[in-house]
Amino acid sequence: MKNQTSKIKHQESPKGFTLIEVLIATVLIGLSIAALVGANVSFSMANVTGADLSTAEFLAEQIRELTTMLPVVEPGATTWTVLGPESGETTVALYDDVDDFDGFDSASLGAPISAQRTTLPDLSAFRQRVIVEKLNPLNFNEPKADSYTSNFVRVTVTILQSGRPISSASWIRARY
Ligand SMILES: [Ca+2]
Ligand SMILES: [Ca+2]
Repeated sequence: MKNQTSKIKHQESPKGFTLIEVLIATVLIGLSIAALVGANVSFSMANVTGADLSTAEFLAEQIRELTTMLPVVEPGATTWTVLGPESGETTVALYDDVDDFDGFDSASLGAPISAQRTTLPDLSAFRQRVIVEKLNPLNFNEPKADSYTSNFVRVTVTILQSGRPISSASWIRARY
C-alpha cells in the first residue's frame, strides 16, 4: 500500500513544476531579459558615439593633413627652445611650421578648421585643441620641456564636443 501511494505521487509530479524547474526557468528568463537590455543599451550608445567619433576622426585628420607638409620647426631658425607661433604669426593662416600649432584651440575661431585652414561652421559643436611637445629621443612616452634638446615632437589633437573631450589622436614628427 505504501508502495502504491508513492507510485501515484511519482506519477502526479510531471503535471506540475518542481521548485528546481521554476528556479531554473526564472534564472533563464532573467538572463534573457538582461541580455536584451544590455544589447539595446550598447547598440544605442555605439550608434550615438559612432557618429560623433567619425566626426572627431575627421576633424583630427584635418589637422594632420594640414601639418603634414609643414616643417617641424620655423624655417631658418637657428635655435629651437620655444614651441608655438613666432612673433607676427597671429592667425592660423600664417602658421608655417608644426610647432606653431602648439596651444591652438579652434574655440577662438568659433568652429573647427579644415586642412585648407577654413572654418567649418556646420561642425561648430566640435572643437580642435592641439598640443605639440618635445619628446625624449630615447623614450617617446616621455614629454620634455620646450628647451630640451630633441629632434622629436608629438602632436596631440583632442576633439571636444560641447566642451567635453570625446577623442584624441597623436603622432610623432621628427625634425630632419
Ligand atoms: Ca612659425
Ligand atoms: Ca614655431
